[in-house]
Amino acid sequence: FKITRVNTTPFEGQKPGTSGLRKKVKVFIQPNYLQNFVQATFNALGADRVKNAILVVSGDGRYYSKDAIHIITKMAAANGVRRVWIGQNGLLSTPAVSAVVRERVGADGSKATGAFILTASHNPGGPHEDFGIKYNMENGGPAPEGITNKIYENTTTIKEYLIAEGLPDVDISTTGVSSFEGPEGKFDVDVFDSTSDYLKLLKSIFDFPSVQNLLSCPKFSFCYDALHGVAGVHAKRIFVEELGANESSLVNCVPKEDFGGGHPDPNLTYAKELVARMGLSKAHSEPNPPEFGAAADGDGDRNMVLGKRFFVTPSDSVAIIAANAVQAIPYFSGGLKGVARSMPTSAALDVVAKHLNLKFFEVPTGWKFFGNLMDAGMCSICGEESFGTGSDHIREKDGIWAVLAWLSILAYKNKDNLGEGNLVTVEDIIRQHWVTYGRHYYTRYDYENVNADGAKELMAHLVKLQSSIDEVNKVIKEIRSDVSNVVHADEFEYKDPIDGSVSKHQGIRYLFEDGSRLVFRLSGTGSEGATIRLYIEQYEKDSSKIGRDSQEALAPLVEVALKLSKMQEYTGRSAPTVIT
Ligand code: VG1
Ligand code: CO
Repeated sequence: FKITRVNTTPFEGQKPGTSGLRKKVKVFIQPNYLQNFVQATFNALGADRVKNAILVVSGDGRYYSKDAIHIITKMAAANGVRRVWIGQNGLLSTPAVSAVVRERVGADGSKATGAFILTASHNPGGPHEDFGIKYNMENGGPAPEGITNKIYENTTTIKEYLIAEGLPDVDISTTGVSSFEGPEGKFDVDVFDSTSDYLKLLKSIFDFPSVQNLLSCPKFSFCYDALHGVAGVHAKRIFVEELGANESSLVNCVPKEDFGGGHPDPNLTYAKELVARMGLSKAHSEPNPPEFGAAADGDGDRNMVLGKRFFVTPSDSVAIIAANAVQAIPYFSGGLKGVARSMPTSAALDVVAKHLNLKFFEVPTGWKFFGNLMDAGMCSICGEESFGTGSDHIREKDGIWAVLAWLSILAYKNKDNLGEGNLVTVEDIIRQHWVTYGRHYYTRYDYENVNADGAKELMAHLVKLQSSIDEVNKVIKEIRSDVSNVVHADEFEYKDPIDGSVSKHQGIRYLFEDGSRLVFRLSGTGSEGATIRLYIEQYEKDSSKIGRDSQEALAPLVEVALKLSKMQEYTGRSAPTVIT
């Protein structure tokens, strides 16, 4: 092939959000749109990270992924990349990409230098829905803001991109290496099995035989819903072929370009089938739900964990994993280096950290902030309220890891009663945790795709209100006299303890005297309008009061949040799109 320089002009709005660039497919398929972003990324990385590099390119298999893989491969060749690694059929979950970057060793002993991940995660896919792309660095984690800002800057001034002419579209459906001759030497495309490297890593973390024992115990039952995302590919191999789960435990585990028309977001609203199977649907009564159920998002980095007729909040999930990891998961048997959560995530993890005397960090939303802590050896387990949980085995959140962590905890707690006696259930574990540590009632209200100006005005209104705590308390007492006082309000700001970088405007917080919190943020992953997220939390230490329904327990705070923010006035919405 030869290298062609193609003239181009900038597109507006190519600024990566919380997790890369996400837009409607119709935006992405405009001539040069993807090309501009990819070239801007190569330029931001600089020659030493691109020339002779090994680049991973894969994703969640959504519509336009295959075309994008061919384009990126040709641009990589033209920019001097030596080898492109592609998961079979272009499928690799986000955590599998991170694992491949960190662990996979090429024939000549070399490792990847970075990855383009093609996904819009939990956003719907298909010709009328979303596509997305993000770049991950040599540590397997998302590019830091220094790089993403530079990418964006480059997109505003770009004049040309490089592409290989004469390089054919490589068949990505079969594994194997194809070699081509370019002006700067040999260029290889290596299509490899999507799960092997990831599986190898997971096997080094968990006690697979003990999880297998649990899964084969007749009293135990299991269900996994990949919502037609890429996690289905890994789930089949890991849960069924390796761990012996029944094939019928897998729901929606065949990846589809449009996720079967659904919203691949593992929560109580969108994971309908799993929710019904687990006996949590109001519309449908399930006589005998499985003991354990879980769902993944489109790119397999999220997880929702359910027990029989029981929902586990993600904030509780990470706290419980942290509390049990040393005993239940071999990888952590030497102790935890520290734990971390994103700011809007409930303080359940804080309480565990305190009890266990662990280093603890609170970071802004988005996984990139955990990576620095992990690279510095300061954090072993972390999580977000948005169904993201993970550890320092990679630099992304990991949906299947979280499921294996839960299965490991269940296996550990049940090691003596797989034969006779009753199983300790997910619900038992959670309730016991609340008795020990107290319960953080928690809910999130999402207002999706609201008018962007209205959303901005709402945030501005809240910032203004914050200048006087007395005024805030006056307003609140008029709404509900039965909530405690706000003692602190601010816009969350984070100074990275490793590199000193400062991230501002990371959400508005109201902290109450009794430990309750209200948090307001604008989403950074949407592709249309604005999404307002409202996070509501209340801490209850009194063990006689930990068994309430969470929406009921939080009703006073919800009312305060909606009226204080004038939600309906600014958004025209009388109810949220999704409640989790
Ligand atoms: C959301 C979540 C955030 C998560 C991010 C990426 O971001 O709130 O916790 O890290 O999605 O997840 P935002 O800015 O929309 O609130 V994924 O699974 O979409 O890559
Ligand atoms: Co995701």
